Amino acid sequence: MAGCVVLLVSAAVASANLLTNPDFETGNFTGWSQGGWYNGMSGDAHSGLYGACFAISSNNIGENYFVAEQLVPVTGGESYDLSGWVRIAGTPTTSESFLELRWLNASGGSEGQFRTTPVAVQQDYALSTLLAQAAPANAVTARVALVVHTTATPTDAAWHTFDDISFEAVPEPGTLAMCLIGIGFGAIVMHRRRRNG
Ligand SMILES: [Ca+2]
Repeated sequence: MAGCVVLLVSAAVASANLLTNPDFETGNFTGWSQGGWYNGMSGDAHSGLYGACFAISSNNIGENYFVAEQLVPVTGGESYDLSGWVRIAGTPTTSESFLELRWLNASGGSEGQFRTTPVAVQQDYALSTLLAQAAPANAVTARVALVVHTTATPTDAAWHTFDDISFEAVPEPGTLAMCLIGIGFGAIVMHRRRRNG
């Protein structure tokens, strides 16, 4: 049973959100590096009081990427899930938003980059996901980014809001199988003890 408890604990740890301030409930961008985000927190949250909000402005010229990002240590070969809630208010004729995952090696070089399907229409909060992404063998860091992309000099005034971002390791099937076996074994032992007692 002790072994199972250990396995249960390790499985729980493996599923923990690896991001700092993933729900923005600090009321600021603690844990996130940002570029070009000038509207900051919004009361228009998916949960709690705050979401990370960016308003498109015609002050931006041409195509631009506005990013809030975090660097997270990862283990090469392990798989990770990235998800987050995205809302767009207004009609985004020249802007779209998505979550981006980039694997970095020890030198900071890119080992691959992936993004969720860009959202380019008005929508209430909807979940964007990038699931079971295997970190390349040389990856030591994941760059998790919230991105608003203006495809041209903005002609819209859409508001893009992100909230409840999650980046977590996927428990390895072996660990889960071992734990299920452990739980089954524990149940049998307890059943026998109960029957014998
Ligand atoms: Ca929130």
